[in-house]
Amino acid sequence: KESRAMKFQRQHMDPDGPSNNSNYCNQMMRRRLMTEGRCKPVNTFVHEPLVDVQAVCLQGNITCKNGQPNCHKSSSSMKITDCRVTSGSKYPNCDYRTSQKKRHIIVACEGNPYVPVHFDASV
Ligand code: 5FA
Repeated sequence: KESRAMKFQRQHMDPDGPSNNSNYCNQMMRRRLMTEGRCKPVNTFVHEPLVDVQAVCLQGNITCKNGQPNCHKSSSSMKITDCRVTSGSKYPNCDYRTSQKKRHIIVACEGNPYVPVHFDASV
């Protein structure tokens, strides 16, 4: 079974991206299996080395949106792409808007080793 850490990598890591095109989210949301059963409404991909994203678990500790205490905010801003499903999108034809940004990321971390398991926000 896929671990939560591996699921985070599948859903949120694209260190070598992005290919600079407006179809990025349409292609990646599908390739990373987030359009199976439903169109996942919002998802962020991070374009930084995995080690740098894993290191966020050692950076500023903050409360998560769900009230749990295990979120961490990156000390540096990171290259990200936000994917948001369009209002006209109809499953199984998932259609996304692609927006590239540089933001501080907030991830939830768990386990030993203490690694990212959930993407909470970018600020
Ligand atoms: N989740 C939320 N806060 C968490 C925390 N502090 N520590 C660990 N996990 C936390 O997200 C709900 C999901 O986020 C749940 O699985 C919860 O365990 C975790 P959502 O934004 O309500 O739904 P979603 O559709 O965006 O997320 P899923 O794909 O269902 O959940 P994932 O956690 O696998 O993916 P995510 O990284 O996008 O949240």
